Amino acid sequence: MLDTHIVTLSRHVIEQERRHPEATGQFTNILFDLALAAKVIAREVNKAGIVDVIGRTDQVNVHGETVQKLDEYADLVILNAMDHTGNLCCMASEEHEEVIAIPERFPTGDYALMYDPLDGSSNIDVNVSIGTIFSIHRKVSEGPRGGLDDCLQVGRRQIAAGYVVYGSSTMLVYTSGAGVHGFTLDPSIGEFVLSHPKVTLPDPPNRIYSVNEAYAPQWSEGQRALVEHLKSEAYTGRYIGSLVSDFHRTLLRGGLFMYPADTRKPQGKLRLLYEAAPLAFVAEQAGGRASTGSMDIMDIEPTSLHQSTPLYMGSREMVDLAERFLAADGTPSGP
Ligand code: AHM
Ligand code: MG
Repeated sequence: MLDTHIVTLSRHVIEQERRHPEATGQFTNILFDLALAAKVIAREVNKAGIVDVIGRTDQVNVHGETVQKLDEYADLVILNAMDHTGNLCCMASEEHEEVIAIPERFPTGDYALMYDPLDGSSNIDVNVSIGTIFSIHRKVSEGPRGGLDDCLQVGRRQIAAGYVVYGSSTMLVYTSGAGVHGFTLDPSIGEFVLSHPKVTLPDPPNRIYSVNEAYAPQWSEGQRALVEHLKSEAYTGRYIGSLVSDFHRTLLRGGLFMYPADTRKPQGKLRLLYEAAPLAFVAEQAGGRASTGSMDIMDIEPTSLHQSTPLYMGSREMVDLAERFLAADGTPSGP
């Protein structure tokens, strides 16, 4: 029998919205617009091998990295999908130094959107899965057009967050504080359909750790001791080097993802607002945790748009274990 009961992302979000009679619909529309942007980006990512979108541009982003063409493209797709709809007061993107204002000719709304348009882009030309990460906050500033205060909010105040992984299939995974839901793009109908309702980290988790071990010489004693301990406990290792993919596996299989501080990167590499906080919200909603090594990622009060943070996330007991090892060493980690 063919299944005729398909729950699309639109249907799911509308049904969630019905539980909140006070909802204005703006938030629902933001998710619809993000889903559209994701489909457009997925189409281009899938073509990356056959058309000339892989090559690097001359430009360097605010972190000093060479920007690849698909990064720019994904950034523009999201910006153009979101700037005119009247649902947002402002945006911030990993690819832009400053807050992105909504053009004066367009109306504004009650939410601020933070996004990393195409994370892991150094993996594009070797066919490794990459992703988009997003985070939505309610506007807190005075005046209609929003600004830095709307973006620099503690992770606990996120209204929604999630990611899209462009892999063997394209998946959109999000939370709005009522569990984590995963949707797979069915290319034959062009819709995201509910494939992973109420995702929770497996309990007990699989014994997997995920870290770039090439940096071990720069690690703290506590970090080194932690990884040695995991090895002695018969863990297995998995590291793709593409955050959304590493996180997605951690969410579905369980385990511990780490991007620690080290002597070369005392604040780690991953960015709080575009990477750590949104994935922390998803991890918590799936029953897991995310920590700097000494405090919850969700409790960091951001001070700048592009600040980075050490990151430990995944199965709750493994993040707890990491914190114990790091505390025993006494080397501070975190902002
Ligand atoms: P990007 O924002 O420049 O794409 O860099 C972020 C990526 C993440 O996807 C991944 O977790 C990390 O960088 C890997 O870094 P490293 O190569 O140092 O292990
Ligand atoms: Mg990134």
